[in-house]
Amino acid sequence: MLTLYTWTTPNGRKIPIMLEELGLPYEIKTVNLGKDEQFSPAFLAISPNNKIPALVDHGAEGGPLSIFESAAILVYLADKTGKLLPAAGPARYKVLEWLSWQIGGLGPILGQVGFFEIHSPEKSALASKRFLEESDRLLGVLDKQLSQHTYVAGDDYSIADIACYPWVAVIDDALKPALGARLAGKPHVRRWMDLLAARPAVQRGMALPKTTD
Ligand SMILES: N[C@@H](CCC(=O)N[C@@H](CS)C(=O)NCC(=O)O)C(=O)O
Repeated sequence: MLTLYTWTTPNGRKIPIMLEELGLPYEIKTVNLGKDEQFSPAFLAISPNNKIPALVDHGAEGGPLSIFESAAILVYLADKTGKLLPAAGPARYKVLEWLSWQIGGLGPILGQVGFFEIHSPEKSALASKRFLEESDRLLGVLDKQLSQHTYVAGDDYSIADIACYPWVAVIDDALKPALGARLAGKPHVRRWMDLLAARPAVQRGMALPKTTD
């Protein structure tokens, strides 16, 4: 059995999409970030960086295994099942390359856009300029890649697509006022978004976790 600790954010939706794609049995435990539940001692024992997502595989070889950081979880699940990440060779490293690009670039920069454009009570012209321009540059890099390939890391659907999708989808939602116009100028990203949005597992994963708060 797998236990996923997550919340309704872009990083939080990657692993539900992956688990839905794989069809593995799992349970979700919500970690309500609005109530600071990520700082509870029980959650910190699993995720010492106080961030979701985190996964516990109770049936891992050698005993229960807990993992935090979404990329590590995606690679673990892909290796466990032999799906959505080639086992070896150049194609594996292309997937890891784009997965790293999302973790080190797209996610953190869009996160800063969310902070400065939506959440922060103070506005900063310099921060807005820096993070909006960098978001546009990153979307341009993705658009160029997707003009040459069906999926983010090449011609096969992979964990790189799963990592990127919830972040780009947020530009159609909460970040639309800030970045919608820039996304509109990226036709290959839009083609790829439509392709992913049509996948039932992506639809189910994007609707998780279910919350009452
Ligand atoms: N690099 C991490 C980022 C995770 C992350 O930033 N999670 C956010 C939600 S999207 C979080 O838990 N924030 C809570 C906090 O910072 O206290 C990953 O990919 O797992």
